[in-house]
Amino acid sequence: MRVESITLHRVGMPLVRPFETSFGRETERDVLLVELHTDSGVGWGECVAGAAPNYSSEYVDGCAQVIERHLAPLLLSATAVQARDLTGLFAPVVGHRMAKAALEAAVLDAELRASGISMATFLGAERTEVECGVSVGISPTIDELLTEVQGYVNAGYRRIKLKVKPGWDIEPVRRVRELIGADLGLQVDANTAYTRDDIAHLGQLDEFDLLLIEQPFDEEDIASHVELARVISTPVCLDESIVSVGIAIDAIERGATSIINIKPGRVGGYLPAVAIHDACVGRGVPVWCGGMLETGIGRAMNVALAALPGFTLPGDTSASDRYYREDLTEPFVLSKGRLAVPTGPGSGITVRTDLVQQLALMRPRTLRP
Ligand code: SMG
Ligand code: MG
Repeated sequence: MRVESITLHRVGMPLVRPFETSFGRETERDVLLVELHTDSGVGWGECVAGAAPNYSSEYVDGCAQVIERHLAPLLLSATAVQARDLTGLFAPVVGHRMAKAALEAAVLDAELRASGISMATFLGAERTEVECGVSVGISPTIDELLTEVQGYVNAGYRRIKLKVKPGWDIEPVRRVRELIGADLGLQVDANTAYTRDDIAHLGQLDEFDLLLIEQPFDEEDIASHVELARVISTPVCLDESIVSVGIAIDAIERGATSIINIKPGRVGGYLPAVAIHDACVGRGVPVWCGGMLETGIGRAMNVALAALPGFTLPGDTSASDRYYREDLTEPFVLSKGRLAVPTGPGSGITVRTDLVQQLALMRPRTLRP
């Protein structure tokens, strides 16, 4: 396949409600989309970077620039390219995994559409639907949190994830556990908001029978996660720290993590995500699919990934209406707590280019050889 042009779109997607984490509050998702034209058809990819570099060092402007100046020229000069060649092709560019992953997604989509194969089949999916959890942001009050959680329970979500930070942890978790009862899965995500000094404090979470505690400490601080995992019974799960298969294996072997959150954007694409899945399966480590408030474009591919056999915990793969009033694709609708895995070629969805245009934050930029 030869890539003829790469168009970068930037879209402002209003969220149905603000999403607050330990590092910030979002009311609109600023999304970078990649539209690839090749000699065998079109492909779309979504970049998971946020508007500000607060979840990771990558952010939308940076991704757009590294694609435009460094990655697109490599892709546009390749005479024949497949998704599996991209790790090598992009090797001269250090890091910038979210930018690379957006291009990888678009190449995969184009390649699979052209050959009539679904993303799910290509990645090795074994299920036709996936169990879904929902990630619940920090609320102004516990009462508002409980109302929001009740809404998700009523909608059928299979597990609840609460965002926590110092000052918003033990009490909200206690009240949510009381509300939802002992049987529904509950977990927490701190997005690096704690330090090693908080280990004893975090131990208080053990009484709530959580599925896991996600990324309490800095992404580069594997040692503190090892320390925590030694003293609490709640499983420790890494998100931000896991950027490659090598780091995943190292963190598992050191005892820093016994469950892994896999986000394709964070690890450089769907193929690296599958490699991490395989490494985890080989070591008996369960994985689940994380989320980055994706539109239907990224969600379709995440749902395909979440259908692989090692994804044994519900993911942050929620329905379109948890995020957006109108999605950029046909909506993903929850049914009995599950989303159906798309079956069409490539990601299987149809991009609503009218809406991409209508919500555009900038004029699309088309890059050619
Ligand atoms: O896509 O439902 C979603 C969001 C899931 O909590 C979520 N993501 O650290 O796991 C995480 C966060 C990162 C995104 S914050 C904008
Ligand atoms: Mg997380």
